[in-house]
Parts: sequence; structure tokens; C-alpha cells
Amino acid sequence: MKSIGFLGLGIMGKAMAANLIKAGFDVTVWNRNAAKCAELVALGARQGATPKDVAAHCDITFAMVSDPEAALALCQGPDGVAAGIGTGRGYVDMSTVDDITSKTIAGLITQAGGRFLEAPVSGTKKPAEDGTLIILAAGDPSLYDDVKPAFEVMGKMSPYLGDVGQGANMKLVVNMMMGGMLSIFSEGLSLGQKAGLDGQQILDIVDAGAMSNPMFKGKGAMLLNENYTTSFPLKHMQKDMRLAVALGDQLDQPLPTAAIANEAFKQAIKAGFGEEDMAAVYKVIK
Ligand code: NA7
Repeated sequence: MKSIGFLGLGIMGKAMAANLIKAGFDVTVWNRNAAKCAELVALGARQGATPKDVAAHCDITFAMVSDPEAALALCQGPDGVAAGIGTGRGYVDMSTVDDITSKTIAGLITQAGGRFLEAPVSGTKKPAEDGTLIILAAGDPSLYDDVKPAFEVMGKMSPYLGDVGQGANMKLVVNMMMGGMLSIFSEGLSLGQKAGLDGQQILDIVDAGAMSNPMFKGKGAMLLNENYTTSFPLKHMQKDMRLAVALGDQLDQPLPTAAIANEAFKQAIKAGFGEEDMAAVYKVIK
């Protein structure tokens, strides 16, 4: 792997691309809003003109954009990745999308002669900055072997999960559980305080028992301080809940808890909290 392309420099992409540059990879970046490239160019990256241009000049191109529509938009059209990928080069989409979108992208890339891997990640801003993401890879096994050194820079583990679609499915399962947990955690914290209990004591007691986990620790402090600084945008959590509920429909799997949690995140978006951290769901619950 001589050169790496990186498309999408949002909260996650920026941190991941920065780690690749710092690790010594030859990185070319592109973002729809080109101004976001400046910080990475200052770190040593080149700037590509279009997704096609990046895919045509790099051995392997990574993408990290917001949702299925954005992930597809990157690949299609005269300036898209599929138009530039050519034979044998690799494309790794790390955005969180549904399995059908991922398979559509895989088709576009492989028909153009390229190799495709989906690799959505578990973990938000801090793990992206620290290079400790959990990378959920599926697709072309030869590309998986080729990108391992880059995965080792961006993440702490990168299991191979099989055919395209299984990375997307694993990500949705994990995030659906996280959204459900955050929703019930918010309800408990709110209920307890309305009953006159001390919020910090609730957190301490939960943390001392079997329910202790890093998310409750991190988000608990945010809820008590009413601090919703974005680590994982609420709108993306709602997207993941929506895609997970749709997968449940597709597979005839009842998801009563996830479906109700999804409604709380939808309500929070409607109330204008979509760009804030997912913890802001608390504001429509409390
Ligand atoms: P952000 O910080 O919301 O960043 C989203 C990125 O996606 C950003 O670079 C956007 O470009 C890009 N984007 C959005 N729509 C498009 C279209 N249509 N075409 C090209 N690029 C687009 O998200 P995160 O970094 O927190 O999350 C990224 C993924 O990881 C997401 O799937 C999460 O669920 C997990 P912009 O800067 O707006 O021009």
C-alpha cells in the first residue's frame, strides 16, 4: 500500500486521516466542503480535486461520510469513486450504512474493476483521535489483508466478518443496543431526580454494580452537567436506529424497545438537537 486516499473529513474522518498521516502514510484527502482539507494539508496530506481523482491516484481509498445517501453519492457520477478506481485498486467505505447500500456500492466498485471492503466503526470522536476504534470489516479478503496496517493505526481491533453486508449489520446491532441503553439510562436518571434522588449518587450506584460501563460513565456526566458537546451527532444515532429497525422489519425480528428508542431520537431531531451529541436525547426525556 503506497498511497492512501481519504474522502470525508467530518468529526470521524478528520481524526482518522490525521492518524494515518502521523503514522507516515502518503495520504490524499478530499471533502465536499473543501475548507476542511486545510488542517490535514498542514499535517502533510495532498488535496484531491474529486473522489474520482483520489481513487484514480491512490492504491487504496477510504471513505467516512454521514449516511447511505452520502456514501452512494461519493461513488456515483462522472466525478465519483467508481469512475476512477480502475483495475485492482481498493475502496474501503467506513461510513455507517445499511447492508443494501453497502452491497450497491460493492457492485459499483467491483464492476469498475476495483476491490471493495466495508468497514464501519464502533467508537466516536475520542477513540477516532486515539486510534482505538473497533473496525468491522467485511468484503474482499485480499483487500482486508492489504489494509491491515492502516486499520492498526486507526483502531484497536478489526475483525473480518465475512461477505459485504455483515460489517454493516454488526454495526447496526451494536449501535441499536447503544441507543436503547442511552434512552433507558436517560429515563432512569430523570425519574430518579424527579423523585428527589441525587443525580451523582444514581450514577455512582449504577457504576458500582453490574451495569457499569464506559458509556454510562461518559454520558452520565454530560447529562448531569447539561453538556451536549458533540462526540457522536444525535442525528447519526437516529439514522442507525432507523436502519436497525428497518433490518428488523426485513428479517421479521420484533424490536419493540429499539423502535420506541428510535422515536425518542426522532423527537430530539424535531426539537432541533440533531447536531448535538446523542446524549441530548435526555432533553426530550427529562
Ligand atoms: P460528520 O461530522 O457529520 O461528517 C459527515 C461527513 O460526511 C462530512 O465530511 C460531510 O461533508 C460528508 N458528507 C455528507 N453528505 C455528503 C454528500 N452528499 N457527499 C459527500 N460528502 C458528504 O459525521 P461523523 O464524522 O461524526 O460520522 C461519519 C460516519 O461515522 C457516520 O456514518 C456515522 O454514523 C459514523 P461536509 O463537510 O458536510 O462537506
